[in-house]
Amino acid sequence: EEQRLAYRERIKTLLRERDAVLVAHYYTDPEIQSLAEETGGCVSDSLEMARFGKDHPASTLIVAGVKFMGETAKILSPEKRVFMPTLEATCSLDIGCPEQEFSDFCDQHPDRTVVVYANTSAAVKARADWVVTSSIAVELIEHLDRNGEKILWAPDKHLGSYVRDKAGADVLCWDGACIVHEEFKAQGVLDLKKAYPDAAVLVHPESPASVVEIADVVGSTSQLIKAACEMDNDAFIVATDKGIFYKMQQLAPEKTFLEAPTAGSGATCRSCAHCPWMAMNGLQNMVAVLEDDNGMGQEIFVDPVLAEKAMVPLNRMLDFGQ
Ligand code: CIZ
Ligand code: SF4
Repeated sequence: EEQRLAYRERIKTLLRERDAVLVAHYYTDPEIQSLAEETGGCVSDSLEMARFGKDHPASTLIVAGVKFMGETAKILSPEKRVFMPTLEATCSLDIGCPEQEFSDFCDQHPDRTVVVYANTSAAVKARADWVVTSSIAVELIEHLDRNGEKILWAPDKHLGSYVRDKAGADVLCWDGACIVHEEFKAQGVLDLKKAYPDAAVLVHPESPASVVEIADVVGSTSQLIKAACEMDNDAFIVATDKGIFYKMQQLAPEKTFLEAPTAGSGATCRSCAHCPWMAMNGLQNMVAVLEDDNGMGQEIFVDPVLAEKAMVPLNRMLDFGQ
């Protein structure tokens, strides 16, 4: 405990000394989220993280999240230095969509507008017409569909089929998934609802269709937090990373938040409602990165040619999301 407080104080001092601001995702540990709040940084979803990092006057960004978030920050703010507590923090969606295979897939479907989720590498974004996050995915696909466009969507197949059904659009999907959301089980949610009949079910659309079907609200992290605040229910069953409970409990302390059940604990559950890569962001590696001028090698660099290409669909995302 003493060590923890010492780390927090050290990070606060170093952020000031290095003209740095902490940008954290809702899925990081409460420790990291509260530190971002206390130091004038931000805690949010990937869309708002991108916006905040771009608009903030600090010369250095410390991005606590996963690698694509650091890359997005660097692409949108090439003049800033961007560090992460560890560059090892990646994402199964990013890993499951390698640049070359994706590019070949696009080449096979030249008639389709390429829309990629923010959870992708800079190289994949550079090949895209649009980047989206889950908070604007349905609206964007509806918009493109109204223009008569056919869509190639990557990489999350669950989010892809959700937006296809919602928008009634022609969407061809890449076969990727999030290892955290993929584990939620509809039967487990229904069983838990028997014990809490008044609970509302909040589901992130990276979850399987069977779980999305029984949701009261389907939405991005910020949309689920908003629902938790605004709905009258006393209890909520939440199918997304449990890091989100920090913000939900902070904004609605009188309500009860329950983790949606996953496949099981132990051997069969790889992630148990907490992203193993988000969990790599800790106080200790943050201190190490801030103490060393070279950030212990945890600085984000993006190939400038790729960055210039990727900036186009990223800026479209920010403009569309206004
Ligand atoms: O699952 C993720 O990584 C999410 C929800 C990212 C984001 O904030 O859009
Ligand atoms: Fe990727 Fe899933 Fe982790 Fe989000 S929660 S970073 S989508 S693996």
